[in-house]
Amino acid sequence: MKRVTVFLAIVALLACCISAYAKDYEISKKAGDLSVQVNIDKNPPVTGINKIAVAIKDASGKTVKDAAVAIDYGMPAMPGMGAMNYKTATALKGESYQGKLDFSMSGPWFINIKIKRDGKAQTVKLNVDIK
Ligand SMILES: [Cu+2]
Repeated sequence: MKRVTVFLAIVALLACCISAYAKDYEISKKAGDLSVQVNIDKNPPVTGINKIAVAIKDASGKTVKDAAVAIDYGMPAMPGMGAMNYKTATALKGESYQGKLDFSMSGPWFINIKIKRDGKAQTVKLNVDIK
């Protein structure tokens, strides 16, 4: 009976650890009067394909669905490697703008999220360390 309890405790502990790992990489930033929440489905983000979701709320807390959101991302030049720059589009799905980022190597990358709305352009800048 005691063994079962210990076993269940270990299972509970493992489940807890796994869910902590599975949690999205999440960052919230302000862009003018917009609140921008960025989620990446890998935490930490890794080399290869990572899905990104950008949720935008206006000053009144309402979800913004009429923006055009594009993402520039890349890595500055480093010894033996020229600067890398990529662009990707996003599409509104449900409550967020979703796209894919393809990181070709580990290390420090920048992600610039460009939001166009009502003739205004704003950029949210992030730095991520790709594992
Ligand atoms: Cu590099």
